[in-house]
Amino acid sequence: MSTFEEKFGTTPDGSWRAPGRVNLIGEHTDYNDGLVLPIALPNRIVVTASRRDDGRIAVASTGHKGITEFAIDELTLASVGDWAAYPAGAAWILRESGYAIGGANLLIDSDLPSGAGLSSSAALLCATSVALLGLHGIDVDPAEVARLAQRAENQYVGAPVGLMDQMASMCCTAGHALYFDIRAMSTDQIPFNPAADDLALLVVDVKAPHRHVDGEYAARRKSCEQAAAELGVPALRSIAYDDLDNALARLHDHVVRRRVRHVVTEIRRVEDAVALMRAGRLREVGPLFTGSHASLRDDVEITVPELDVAVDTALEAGALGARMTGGGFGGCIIALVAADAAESVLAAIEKAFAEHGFTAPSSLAATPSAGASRLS
Ligand code: GAF
Repeated sequence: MSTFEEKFGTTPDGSWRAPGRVNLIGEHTDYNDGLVLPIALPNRIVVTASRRDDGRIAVASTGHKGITEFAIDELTLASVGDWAAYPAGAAWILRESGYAIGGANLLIDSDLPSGAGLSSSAALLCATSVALLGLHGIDVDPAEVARLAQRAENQYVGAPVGLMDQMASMCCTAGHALYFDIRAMSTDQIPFNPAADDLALLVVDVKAPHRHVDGEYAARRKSCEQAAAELGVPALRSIAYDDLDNALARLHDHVVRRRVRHVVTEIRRVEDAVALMRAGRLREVGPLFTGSHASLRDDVEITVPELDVAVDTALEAGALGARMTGGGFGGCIIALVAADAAESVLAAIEKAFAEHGFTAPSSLAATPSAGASRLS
């Protein structure tokens, strides 16, 4: 008997997947109307589902005991807590937005490490959304599903995240990075195949414990919004790179000034990285990664010793560039390396971690993969 039948006593009607992501460059820019460049990972969340006709949703996970059950019509903000708040939030926003989803049994399975900064929250929201919509025969544009998933995370779960992770999970395509302009809501698929240039992208989970992540993320966002208000612009995207010094001179708080400098220079780094990739000069993107890391460390102040040691060690071991990726305070680094140096760079990071007494890191395959889809 399958796990689904054991949990729910019935057979599934289908299953849907949504992947996690790593962002190549463009960090803490999405909530400033900026630019981002994520790839989707092969690691994903799968939701296997069957329809119910009683208007209730039952959620189980292969990783947790028990079943959480609620009536869709009775869902109110914060009525479901813990990890089940994510599938509940997805159902809540779909109903709030007028989509006629009905009852469902949902079994969640994941090979995406949670807490590793690979966007397992967005993947769970997106996978649940596409499962609920698909189960009830409702066709919704992927970018709209991403926006709904973001609203669920903002309003139901209470995390003030931007739109990058949901868009990566919904809109990435295999073999490409997703160049996403948040202000324009436009996307472009940028071919990304490091192996073609004898390169490799390492993704290393530094296994650092997350520390005060939610409050720190919200504080970064608030500083940026405060700066935009002081400068009289709708979002920091409006500050042109060539006008940065002028904008900085108008801000009095030195912390806010540093946050602004990061956002404006990081948006420029994304533009430069995309131009280099389009010109077939991926190797030269390395220094932009390293510049991004320095900016996140010094101006945004969201790195931790494990991230800095991993990046510094990768560079000392010959990486062309390296940076933390994701929200910060733990998670993963990425490093662009010559393909034949991948193993020695990884070995150097492992050795450095042992010497520092850090938990041993682990690495993932960074194959650029497709966004959410129906599996069966
Ligand atoms: C987290 C958030 F969810 C994203 O929206 C983004 O802001 C990212 O941190 C930083 O770039 O993953």
